[in-house]
Amino acid sequence: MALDPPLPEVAFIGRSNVGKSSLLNALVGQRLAKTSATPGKTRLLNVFLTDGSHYYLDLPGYGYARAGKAERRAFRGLLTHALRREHLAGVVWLLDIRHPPSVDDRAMQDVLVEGETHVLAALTKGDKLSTAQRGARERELREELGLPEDQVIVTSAKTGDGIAELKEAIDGLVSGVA
Ligand SMILES: Nc1nc2c(ncn2[C@@H]2O[C@H](COP(=O)(O)OP(=O)(O)OP(=O)(O)O)[C@@H](O)[C@H]2O)c(=O)[nH]1
Ligand SMILES: [Mg+2]
Repeated sequence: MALDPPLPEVAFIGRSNVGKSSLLNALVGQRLAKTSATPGKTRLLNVFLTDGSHYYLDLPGYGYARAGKAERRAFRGLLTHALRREHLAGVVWLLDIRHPPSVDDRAMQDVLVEGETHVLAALTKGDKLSTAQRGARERELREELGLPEDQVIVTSAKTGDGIAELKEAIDGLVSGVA
């Protein structure tokens, strides 16, 4: 499916319930993407045209334990398709700041490295930790993932923390600077 007009695309990926749709909404300042406290909310590939310069792709999460086999296959298909899209500028890869990367996160990382995909890691739900804990977890995750400082951003869709910084990084990705 080619989008018209053809513009750079940024896909939001991460395990189910990590906060993809919420972060997308925080970035655009509108409740466009459907969110839910129950994992498995996003079941389609949803496309949002942001400020006229790029598209955001909202995807189902991986590692959704309660999805059936066929559905898991369909979700995986959507993700694989998204990562191969001609106009994909890169991905925002979401990880819950409170948890170590899961087996699925690790597998995702392998796919991203192999595909030489441009990655911005958004550590989500930063509001759930104290300032000191946040800083400590950010450092830990950065080391665990082996990502440089400018590619890891602590965010909160709830308080808006890190949203401006992430937006700037996405602008860099989209304009091919990053
Ligand atoms: N406290 C807090 N809660 C958040 C934040 N971001 C998301 N949530 C909550 O986490 C839950 C899941 O959010 P979604 O944005 O629907 O997550 P998703 O990754 O799109 O989930 P799927 O579409 O099921 O893969 C919801 O209850 C959100 O309100 C955040 O920054 N802080
Ligand atoms: Mg979602």
